[in-house]
Amino acid sequence: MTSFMLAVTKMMPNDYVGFTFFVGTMAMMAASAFFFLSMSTVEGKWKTSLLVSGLITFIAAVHYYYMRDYWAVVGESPTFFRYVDWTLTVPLMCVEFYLILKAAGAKTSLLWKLIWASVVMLVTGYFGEAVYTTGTGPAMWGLFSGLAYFYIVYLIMFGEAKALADKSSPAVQKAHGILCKFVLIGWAIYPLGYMIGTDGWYDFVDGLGLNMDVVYNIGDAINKIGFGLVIYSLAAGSKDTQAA
Ligand SMILES: *C/C=C(C)/C=C/C=C(C)/C=C/C1=C(C)CCCC1(C)C
Repeated sequence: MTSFMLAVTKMMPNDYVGFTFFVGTMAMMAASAFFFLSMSTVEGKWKTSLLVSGLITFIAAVHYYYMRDYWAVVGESPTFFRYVDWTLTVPLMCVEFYLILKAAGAKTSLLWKLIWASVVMLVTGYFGEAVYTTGTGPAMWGLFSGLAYFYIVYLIMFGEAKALADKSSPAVQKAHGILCKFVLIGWAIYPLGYMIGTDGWYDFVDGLGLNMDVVYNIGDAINKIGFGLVIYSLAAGSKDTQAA
């Protein structure tokens, strides 16, 4: 007799976390196929941007595949995989800003500032969520993480990146503006999930009755796929204007 491992576990109808992990995996996979296959239809200068969009959703798809499994089998929040995913994908989102602003003269020093700030934001967030989880730990590390987050918002909306966007074509300016809104509003979903999932003075948010992983999963779907679609419409649109 050979023993075998169950490849899939039963999904309870009220398992919203498991459901969003499952749907998240499929959505990220579909988005990756879309971005990769669209590469051949856009102008050469946009191919790298679309490749990065596809890599972001593809890396997320693989992590979601594991996170879905982890949740189903272990029954706990897959914090480690979550943060590995973010540490790979958020810097790639910084690369997207750099790529669209490159024509206006973006330097790699701007890219590194964005990448370092995002790594600080995520490592401090991980400390608060997984390492220093008692007392004032989560609130303190969450605050450090929030400061790094606001530094990113500052760079793209008021600082160096904004100055470059102002010098760019109307199409790039528009895309930059929408990506900024994703960071300002879409990324703000994550601190909400964090406040739900950790203990601190902000525990009143628990009254919303939301689950941390559901909030994170919704945030990822909006931000990763949304970011990619903004890049896609910039890339696809530039072809139209050329044809016209
Ligand atoms: C695809 C994944 C993305 C865009 C993840 C973004 C994550 C954040 C913007 C997380 C931010 C956090 C804070 C600003 C404070 C609390 C801790 C974090 C890490 C949840």
